[in-house]
Amino acid sequence: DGRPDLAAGLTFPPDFVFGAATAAYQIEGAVDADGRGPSIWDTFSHTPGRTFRGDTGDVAVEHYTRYRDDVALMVELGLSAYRFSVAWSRVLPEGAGRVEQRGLDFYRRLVDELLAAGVDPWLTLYHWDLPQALQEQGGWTARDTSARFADYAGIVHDALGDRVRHWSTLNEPMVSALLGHQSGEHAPGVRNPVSAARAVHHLLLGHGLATQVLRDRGADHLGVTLNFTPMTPASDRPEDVDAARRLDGQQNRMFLEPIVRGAYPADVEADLAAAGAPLPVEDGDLAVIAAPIEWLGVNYYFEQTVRAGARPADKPPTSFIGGEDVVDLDPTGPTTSMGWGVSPEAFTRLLLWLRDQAPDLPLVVTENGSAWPDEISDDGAVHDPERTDFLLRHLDAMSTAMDQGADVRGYFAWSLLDNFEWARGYEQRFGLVHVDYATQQRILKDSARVYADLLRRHRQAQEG
Ligand code: GBH
Repeated sequence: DGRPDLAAGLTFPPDFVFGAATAAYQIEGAVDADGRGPSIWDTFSHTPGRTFRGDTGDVAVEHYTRYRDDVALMVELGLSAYRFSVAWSRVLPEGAGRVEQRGLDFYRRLVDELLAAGVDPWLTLYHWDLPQALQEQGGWTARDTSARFADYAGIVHDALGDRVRHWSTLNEPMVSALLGHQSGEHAPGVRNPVSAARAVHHLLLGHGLATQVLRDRGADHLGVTLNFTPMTPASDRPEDVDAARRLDGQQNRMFLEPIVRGAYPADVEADLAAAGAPLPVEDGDLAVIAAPIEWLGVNYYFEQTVRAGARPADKPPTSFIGGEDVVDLDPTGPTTSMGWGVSPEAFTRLLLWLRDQAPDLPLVVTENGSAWPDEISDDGAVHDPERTDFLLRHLDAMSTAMDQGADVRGYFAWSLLDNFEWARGYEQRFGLVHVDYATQQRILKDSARVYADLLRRHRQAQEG
């Protein structure tokens, strides 16, 4: 097949960053260690019926105790950077107030291990694991949570600001807000459009307030990660075009535009108001949300084609406010084990769209990857041609966009390791490194070896 050729033909600018990403609740385990408080994901995963087979992050891949081994894997892969998240409830078990030094110490040890290994730490403050104590005070539906998030950002920066250069506030506020409060498929499992719209705004406000706090402490490589799902109407029929506009509005533009332009898209504001779920904007909020940042994190997995119409009974509830009359079409062509389509072309288009939307903002692909059913073969290896093919085709698609002026500075594969895939539990494997959950043994998949080869060539070109 053409994969070796594709890999060999891929070259990137000398200072281009290659890494892999994870998130605290998906890998750490040790949920009771060192005074950690519960988060909404502990509560949610322990509620019967919420996750696949009742899986939880209680043990996950034991990264909390195995982090040294995992940094060694990063070195084996030749990563120049590692994107991880801090668990808010390890640092502030009640979400606010009392600081748990042992929680901060874990991240200090991790960061020191990374720095000693020559791997640049990219820290995300919030990857969906709100302290349960704050949920009980309204969570992201409460305006006060934005201020608590900024306090937490300052505490983490005081502990790690001398050694971590790249800071990201939020991972995918769209998912926290809408999957958490509209479809309810994620924690806290709420299904209420008014709550969802409030969560949208308070997450973005939290991003802005935290950005100010970090800036005041001297941080100068600040970013935020958004997920993007390119939306295409199923036909030229006006109803379908409008369905795609509405979903694109809530999935993509509602998060990007306040951050880069300081305003919500007018059509989205109107859609939400019409659904009885207005954004709770107060004077001055949008200027806070639009605080300057140095880079935009882009998570890309797949594209969607949508049409207007009643949702078939077998489709899960929509995660879009007022989206009950919109249907996402099943992907054509091969799908990953998540049921997601594969579209590197849409990745190129997305990066070019972002080039046009925010011409002066450097982009960093903070997540991209795919899940497939792994098998350990007789030779003890994990041959994952689909994941390898996905990786190389998306790197190629990114490179195509860069040739056309998209200012992409880095790429982080999702994920370093197989891990707790949220509501889908351990069934879905996104790792470059396979984890045998019975023994916690790590095995590099073929995709990891191909990525390592590419990174080795990239480093040699840098040095040569
Ligand atoms: C990322 O989320 C997460 O950051 C990461 O933790 C996770 O493990 C990884 O992806 C793999 O899932 O019509 O509302 O379903 C990606 C979440 C899920 C966001 C699909 C966009 C489609 C829109 N994406 N979603 S919806």
